[in-house]
Amino acid sequence: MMDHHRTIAFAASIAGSDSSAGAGLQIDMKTMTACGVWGMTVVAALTAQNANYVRAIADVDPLFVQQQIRTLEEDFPIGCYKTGMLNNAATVRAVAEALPDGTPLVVDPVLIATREYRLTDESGAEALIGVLIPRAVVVTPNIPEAAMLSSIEITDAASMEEAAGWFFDCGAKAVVIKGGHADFRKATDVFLDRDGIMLLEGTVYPFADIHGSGCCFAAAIAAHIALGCPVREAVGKAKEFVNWAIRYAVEYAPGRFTMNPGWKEHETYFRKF
Ligand code: PXL
Repeated sequence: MMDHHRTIAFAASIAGSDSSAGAGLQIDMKTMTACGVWGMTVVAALTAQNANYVRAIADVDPLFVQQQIRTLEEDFPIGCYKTGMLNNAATVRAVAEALPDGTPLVVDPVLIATREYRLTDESGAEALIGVLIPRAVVVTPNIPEAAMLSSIEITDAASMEEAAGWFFDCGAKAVVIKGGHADFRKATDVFLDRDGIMLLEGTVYPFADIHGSGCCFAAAIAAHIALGCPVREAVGKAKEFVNWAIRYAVEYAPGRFTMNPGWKEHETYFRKF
């Protein structure tokens, strides 16, 4: 019998469901698939949302979140985990407890949706700092999240780098603070690990906001780690992937753009003309 475990790399996202499939578990899966990895999904929260608003959130029983992780672990050699929306402290702690030691973890500390809807409550944010960020191989806050978690006001490149240092001191092996929300050095991400700072420059595209960009970035990092890339290389490749997924963003409702992890197919398609 063929050993199916040897045919493809596995990565698992532990995050919230976005019914519009522009962010959350759905975009994570699309991203992992596009990166050549078998994406798996541990449903940790549910959202009812469309292209314009988040209508409601429902919790998932933390014990059931653990059961999903443990059941996957019994059967698959998961190469990397990624966390996204974990809406409260009980869920964060349950995830930290169930995650296997030694498997790399990418933590995307999702706190607030692009559309200003609170996705993780205050106790959840504290728990992220206490039990999940310290075991991350890389943590990927955007500027508002980095400012909320670190209590450092981020107003320029220097304070952004200072906040990166705060995450490193929390115990994360590496941190990327995403520059998409910056009004200085825009779209330049600050990466920091024990070897120092690396700046990741991105293209600034004329979209007001892009739904799912943070999820897509963290999922692409997780996919590349599952494929065996060292963290710095995985982050660089993910940045490039995300740039293209924004370049080919889907306007899924008038004026509402979401990531397009399927940009490779679209690129081929456009080249025909
Ligand atoms: O982009 C952050 C995010 C993460 N997870 C879920 C979301 C969103 C944004 O809307 O809905 C489930």
